[in-house]
Amino acid sequence: MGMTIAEKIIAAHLVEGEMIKGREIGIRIDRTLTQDATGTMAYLEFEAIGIPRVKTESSVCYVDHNLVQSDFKNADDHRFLQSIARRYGLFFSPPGNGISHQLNLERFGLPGKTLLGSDSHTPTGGGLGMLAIGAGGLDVAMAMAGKPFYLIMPQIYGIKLTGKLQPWVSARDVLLELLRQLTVKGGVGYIMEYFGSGVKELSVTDRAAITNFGAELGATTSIFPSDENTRKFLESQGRAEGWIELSADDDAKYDKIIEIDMSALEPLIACPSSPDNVARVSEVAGRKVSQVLIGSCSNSSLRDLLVVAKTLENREVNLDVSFEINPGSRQVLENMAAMGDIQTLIHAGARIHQAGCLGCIGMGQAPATNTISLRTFPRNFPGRSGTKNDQVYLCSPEVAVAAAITGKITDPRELGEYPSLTLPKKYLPGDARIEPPLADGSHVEVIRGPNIAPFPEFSPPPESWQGKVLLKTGNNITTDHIMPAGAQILPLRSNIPAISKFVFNQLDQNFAKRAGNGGPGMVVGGENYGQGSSREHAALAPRYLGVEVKLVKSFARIHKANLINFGILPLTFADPADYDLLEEGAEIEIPNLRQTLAGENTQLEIKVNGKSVMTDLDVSSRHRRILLAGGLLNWARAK
Ligand code: MIC
Ligand code: SF4
Repeated sequence: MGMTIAEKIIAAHLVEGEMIKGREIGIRIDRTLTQDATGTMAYLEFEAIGIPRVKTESSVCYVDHNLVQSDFKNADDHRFLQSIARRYGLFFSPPGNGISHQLNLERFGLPGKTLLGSDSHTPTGGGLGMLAIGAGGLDVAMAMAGKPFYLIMPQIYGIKLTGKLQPWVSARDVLLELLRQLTVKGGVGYIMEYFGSGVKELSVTDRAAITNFGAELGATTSIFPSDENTRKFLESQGRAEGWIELSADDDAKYDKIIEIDMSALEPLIACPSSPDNVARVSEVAGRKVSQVLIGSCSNSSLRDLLVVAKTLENREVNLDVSFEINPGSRQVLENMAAMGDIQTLIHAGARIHQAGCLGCIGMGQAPATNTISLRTFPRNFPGRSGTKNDQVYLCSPEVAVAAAITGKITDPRELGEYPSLTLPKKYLPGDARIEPPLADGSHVEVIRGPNIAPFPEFSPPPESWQGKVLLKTGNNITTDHIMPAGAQILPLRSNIPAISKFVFNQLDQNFAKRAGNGGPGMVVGGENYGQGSSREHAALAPRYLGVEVKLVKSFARIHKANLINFGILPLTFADPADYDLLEEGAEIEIPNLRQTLAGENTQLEIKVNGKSVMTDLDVSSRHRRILLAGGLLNWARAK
């Protein structure tokens, strides 16, 4: 039988298991990426594994998140990461170079390769035909140590693109339409694979805008074919020699198919405070806007900034709008400067920042109270911007620039003729500061600042577990709820005791105190628990506070893997109606926990205030061994 692109790449990298959907498989990872906010912990874990040099084809350590240096912490972390890269044979991309996902497209990514990244938007690489997957730092550390990456063999969601985008409608609208139809949990358990006559109408950076934002569907990853457009893009980057053609076989079978006629799309926008709260721009037009932010790892390529600059020629930014540009990379910035378009942006009133994540993860750029902020970013989870009760909308660069000009949400088609865009045949590479790996780094000393705390130790679970419900949450809880980010908290990523004080801060200011004093505990949740980021801190920090069990209606993929990695038992309700039986403070008992983990039973009876409730334990036999050891590091060390 014919194969899809994703299946072909998996088959070529399969090292354990069989490609049967729903079963666990292990695949070889060619390449890895880390960013600083998850990277510090990932490298502490890598050091704990005890390998002298990374065993991948290439591994890149980027600094793009924690760029605000309000004290020594972030700067210390940057030095730590640079010394780690030199010591263990990695590429290093310093602050200001840009966001990992954009740089991967420009300088590293290649079709047909597997890439594992400690960031949920790693699937951006799917725009180049890579199988690029986001994971927790420990999984990435294991991949750097040459170990397979384990995942449940996903189903394949075929997305048939037809037609052609109309003027002022762009790649972002394709994914907004998918989010509108499928929601933030519509992709859970799937790889989203694009095919059809519309694919050739999209450039690599358009495709990457789609695969990047595809993370918000909850999908394992998203992937496009590698075709003539891919070859041309790699050629413009001076890297054509790595190109291969990749497409699905004619008789490939998709588990589900959805068709998007791109000609019929109109400008769309995600309203506060979820990426799937999608409306037509025309439906919300007229709302006053105070901030417009263009950039992040979505929609920050040269094309995206060029359309903004060209639209602003002979126009000015509205005086009531703070209009800010966060370029995706130094390359984008350098090429814009060489083409003269930075001048247009500056003249029109833009605030131009260094390339990096910045306000997307609440590192500055918080909007004013009760005002609307329009962003081309991938996420608008509540409070993520740094402002309480924020009103963040997500849209394309076209919709964003239209609002910057008029000061209100505006259908960009009202601006008249669409500007013509000419992209360079050869980009200026902008990569002078990327440090290649040293041939031998064994003499390099790893530099640790005082904020880098040792990795906490966790003990294996008891024969029978007893604890309390520490918190009950609702549906679609994000990792931003569990372990918030932002300028105050993000610098603590390499210090688990310090960062754990902020766990669930947004939902319950007293959580950390209560959990820390209360002995072992359980957190209860609804559907799609743990969606969003790959941050393992959302497992590690609660575990440090004594959260040892989570019982929810359903989990998001990466978060569930992170829970297992740190020895937190991930249970789901056998009957979702039992959710109502669990209240905060309830006494929980899990009799014969170790015995159940050691066996094959997929159901686990727990006692809630003495009353029995049935739960599902949907884990592989490898997961059971990890849970019995109290986490992946304990297990790997014991092996
Ligand atoms: C995000 O967009 O939420 C982040 C910040 O990039 C995270 C990683 C992190 O929390 O450090 C992600 O997407 O995985
Ligand atoms: Fe950075 Fe935002 Fe992209 Fe996360 S989503 S990698 S914070 S730009």
